[in-house]
Amino acid sequence: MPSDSCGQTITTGDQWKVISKLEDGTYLPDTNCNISFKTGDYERFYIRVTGFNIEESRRCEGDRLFIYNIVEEDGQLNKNNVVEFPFGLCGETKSLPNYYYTKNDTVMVEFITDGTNAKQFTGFELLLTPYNEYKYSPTEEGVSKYNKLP
Ligand SMILES: [Ca+2]
Repeated sequence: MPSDSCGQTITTGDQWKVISKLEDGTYLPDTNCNISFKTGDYERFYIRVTGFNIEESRRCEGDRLFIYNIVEEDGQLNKNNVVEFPFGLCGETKSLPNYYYTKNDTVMVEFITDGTNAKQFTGFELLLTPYNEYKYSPTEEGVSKYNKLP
């Protein structure tokens, strides 16, 4: 992000790294980009936040990152927050747990920035790893096989 992938749903690949960085190490001002990732049925995502430095503002109204579980309900696609911050994520990594789980096989990463204080923050880096909830168990090091989830 940003890339040609904005607005797309990506279904191929084993693991995805989602980064906000431009070549200069900062992120784009005035952007609104979302990318969805869909893995196989009966799989979920284990999400690790491997970098996080987004401009902090009250209610994250300046720059913000959302991580959504996409859930179909009554024929509608709803975006449910994976991370329980209704206004999105901003600020520093240390204020966050650094990993999350989705509830199903589709995740959307949405990054919205404004035009103020541009080029001062390094942005975010996420690693999205699908796992089979019956065969795999996420650990700090990654995904270890053959452990049943609790
Ligand atoms: Ca900003």
